Amino acid sequence: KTAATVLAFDLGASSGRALIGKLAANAEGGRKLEVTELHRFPNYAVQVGQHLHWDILRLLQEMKVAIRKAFQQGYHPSTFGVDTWGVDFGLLDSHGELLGNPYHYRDPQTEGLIEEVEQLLSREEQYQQGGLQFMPFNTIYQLYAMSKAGSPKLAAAETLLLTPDLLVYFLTGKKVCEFTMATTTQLFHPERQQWNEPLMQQLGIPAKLFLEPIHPGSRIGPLTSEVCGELDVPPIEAIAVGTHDTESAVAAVPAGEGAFAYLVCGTWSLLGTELARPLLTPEAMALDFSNEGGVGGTYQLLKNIMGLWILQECHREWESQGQELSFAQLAAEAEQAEPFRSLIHPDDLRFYSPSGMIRNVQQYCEETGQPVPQSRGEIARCILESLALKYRYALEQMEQLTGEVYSGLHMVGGGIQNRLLCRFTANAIGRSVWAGPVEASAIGNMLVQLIAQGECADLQEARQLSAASFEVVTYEGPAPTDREVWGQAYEAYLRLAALQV
Ligand code: LFR
Repeated sequence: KTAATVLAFDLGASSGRALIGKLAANAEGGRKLEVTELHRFPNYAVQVGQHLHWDILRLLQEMKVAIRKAFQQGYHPSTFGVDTWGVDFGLLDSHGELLGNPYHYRDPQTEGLIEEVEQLLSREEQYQQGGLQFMPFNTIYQLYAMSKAGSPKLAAAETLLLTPDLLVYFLTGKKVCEFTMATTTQLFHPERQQWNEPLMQQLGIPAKLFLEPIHPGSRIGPLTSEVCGELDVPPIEAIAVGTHDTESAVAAVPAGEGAFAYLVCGTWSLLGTELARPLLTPEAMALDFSNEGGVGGTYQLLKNIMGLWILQECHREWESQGQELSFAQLAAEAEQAEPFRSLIHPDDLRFYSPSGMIRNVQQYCEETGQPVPQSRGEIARCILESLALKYRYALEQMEQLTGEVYSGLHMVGGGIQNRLLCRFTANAIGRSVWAGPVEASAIGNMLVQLIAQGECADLQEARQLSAASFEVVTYEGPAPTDREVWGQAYEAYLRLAALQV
């Protein structure tokens, strides 16, 4: 029997990549997963008039390039899986054709809709029925915006496919709805485990758009003959993975048995823990935690934090001013800058939209009576320290909700390449950080394919494989002097957070 080989597509808000995973023997006679990157491409929002869109067909094209590359380079994956960011979707007409370009979740159309929907159904009831943090981009608000605007696309739509399902449909012709993505819509009832049709009705969202969810590990079907012909490849089969990137990343966290805390670190930061069931208590709602469906029937209690997006946007601005700047260079400048000069509250809504991020950070500091960061290093340091402090805040809130005490924090995802952020985080939380793997979403995507192929028994065995295959870097908690200064900084952060409405 040849070694199992799988292909994973992992599309994030700022880049997409395709990776090959191969099961191989390790030195001790056990197994390890060997991962090779095949293809990487940028992803960004495209502004058209008032709207922000994804360039979905270009993403499809890049995926095709990757499939061709895989076979050209001599790999023979038998299956593939697709994971992407959450909440977004495409609408299909009755001929199965895509209606328009999918909206980007940062499209301003959902502004003010959290408050409007609250007038129709109380926050408490919504939380019971949707289990999610009230984020302006949740699918529910996007569809409500379209319904309110009398969108002809919505009127013509026959089927809604969430982004990973849409891309799989383009490649296989099969329409499915994968469970983990379904739970990012706020329209899926976590206790009843079914679509919330009464709520859809109330908001003018047609219930017929939604397919019955299938679980990670389900088989979907082979590439269409058109795709195979175009790329000159055999009909490899799509597997429904944890198609929400966050859930794929969590599946790859190299944790052993027992409760653990994690931070999935990319454009967004998702700090959470794995539970057997959703936690829909008033406390969880008050602290604004989400319950998202995960791989293996789990629920993830997690908090969505603005994340490295703020720094990515500043970086984009500096580059557009013609300054050549790698993220490593930026981190080095941040390291040189004075500590704790000024802090921001990363989840202030002014940091949400793609407009003038440097100015937004500076204005925040000015309005809160702090020194205004000027240099790139000062700005980056302000953002990174603030994120680390926010992580402590969220971790302690989570402990309040679960009654657990976590001995440290697993950090995974592209953001952990920023070693300064990992170190700051260990200092801020006052405990160890275990950083790795970097490509957690792609790896989790592969692990679910391996479960589907019978190569791994379950999620626990998959995590053991992850632990045996990838490097994890430990950042020890702070030295006593650091503990003290970070403690003081945290007090300052709490005073800022208290200013927040
Ligand atoms: C992370 C992520 C988050 C989701 C956000 C928007 O990539 O998927 O989990 O809340 O993107 O979709």
